[in-house]
Amino acid sequence: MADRRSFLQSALGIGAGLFASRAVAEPAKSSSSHVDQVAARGGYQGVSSGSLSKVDTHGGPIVTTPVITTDVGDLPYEMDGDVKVFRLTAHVFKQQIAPDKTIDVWGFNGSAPGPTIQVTQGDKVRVIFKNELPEASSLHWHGFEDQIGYDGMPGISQEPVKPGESFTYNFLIKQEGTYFYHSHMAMQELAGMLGAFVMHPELPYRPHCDRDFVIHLQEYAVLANSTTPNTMMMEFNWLLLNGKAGPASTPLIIRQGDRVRIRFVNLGMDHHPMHLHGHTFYVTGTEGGRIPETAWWPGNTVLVGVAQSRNVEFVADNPGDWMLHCHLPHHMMNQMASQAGPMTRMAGSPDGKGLRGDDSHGRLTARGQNGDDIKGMAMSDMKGMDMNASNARNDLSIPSAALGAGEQATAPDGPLANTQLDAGMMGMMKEQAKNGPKLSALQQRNLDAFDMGDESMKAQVSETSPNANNVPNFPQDAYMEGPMMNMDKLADKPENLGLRPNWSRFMQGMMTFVRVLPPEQYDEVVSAMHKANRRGDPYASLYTASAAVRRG
Ligand SMILES: [Cu+2]
Repeated sequence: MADRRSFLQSALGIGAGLFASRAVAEPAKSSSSHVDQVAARGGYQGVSSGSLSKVDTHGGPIVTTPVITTDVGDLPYEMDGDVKVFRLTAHVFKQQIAPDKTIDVWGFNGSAPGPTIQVTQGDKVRVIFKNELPEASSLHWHGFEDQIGYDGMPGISQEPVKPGESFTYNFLIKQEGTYFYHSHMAMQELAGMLGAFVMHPELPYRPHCDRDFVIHLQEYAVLANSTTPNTMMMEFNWLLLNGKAGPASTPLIIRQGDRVRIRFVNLGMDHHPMHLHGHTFYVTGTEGGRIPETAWWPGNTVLVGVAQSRNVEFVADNPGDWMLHCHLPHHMMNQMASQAGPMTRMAGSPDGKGLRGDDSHGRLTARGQNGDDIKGMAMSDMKGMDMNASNARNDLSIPSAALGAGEQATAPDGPLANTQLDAGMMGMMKEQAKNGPKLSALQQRNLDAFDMGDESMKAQVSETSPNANNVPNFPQDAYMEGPMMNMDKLADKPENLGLRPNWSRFMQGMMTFVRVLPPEQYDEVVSAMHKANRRGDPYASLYTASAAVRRG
């Protein structure tokens, strides 16, 4: 465990001299309180102007902060002489990606994405890769300027690594920045075989960051009652940060005033515009390493393209539980597939009953969908065309859009107000609990954890207008939200301490929190995290003495 200490040991002697001339030119030499304020914000005036590095945020030694990969953690290493030896084993296992959703992934050492490898410029590194997959594989080291023999291209730079076999990669780390490893069998990559390889600079970056995070952007296509990601799909219904979809993703815990770096890594099929609330950040690095400071650009959204990394830095001076999320609307949802069954929110809520997504958009379904022969059908046979309420009442798949235009839809015996239509998730769950097959202990626990209490029901009613059914395109956001979507208890963990009740209703897909906590609340949350004493806790470096020393 010499690793963490070694970060500390690279404290700047030389660097201080290097930057001295800059410091002399700084107004920070004067004692004006304005300058102090600027310094406290990380050295720039206002929120989005000026340089981020002119004034050092802290008086203490400049050191490299280890990165934290939430929900993933680090790959440990051992020393063999002066070589850092890492062991990566590819295998197939189950991973929980959301409350009540566990899937089969291909990953490394029990994690998909694989654990983060952290090294320092100048290190000699050996990675022993073992393949426990049912097929050949090899690892590519994305962005490495190293020998062709260790580039990991199967059949080109090396023999494919067969099941049960191993291959050893050797590197001399000359670069610095955010790099990756991934299977160079592209479909294996989509099943989870990717990880971060962070090369810390020999000379720590200026200005110093107190927190440094890695966030992988990932997506899977897994149908509702399946556990297998379909890597051939072009559309994805599970959007993940570090292997978890909201509300299972673990927030970034930050002390107010800290300077923060986030390294986004995208090894998926889509590009993701990552957006941070409440702060302006600077883009300070790419998958090619550090950007010269003169080329940093400010923003609150950064597009992270496939095979790219984008590093952003900001001073977290604005307290709050701020959203950090991909801004593509469909990437802020879970399980959004019309074939997944009735939407969780019922059309015509509170009195209506659920419709399938296809139906509620008035598409032809079942009898007329997707090239089914609809020639010879009477108008009244087509969904949405049947204006006869008594027939419609008995039809389990009436399109609400067509019916919603008429009063009959919401009349007391109309199709949206009667009990003829799909019961919706809540109904199904209740049914299941009462009459269905006996629930497993886990299912029962999960069912109990959903908040279906009276208060939640009232909340849902109050969030929907009484004539909602008559409004074209209802429901929209209500598709995804409802009392049964409260999963606070299922997502319970110290990092979520003090979040607003019901927060989990609104946290899905590629979403997490940047929790900028005032010192007192920060200490409370971090001490709860520490106390939880979780094996392989990705936040472990937060509790070590080095963090305390640095602060002092
Ligand atoms: Cu996205």
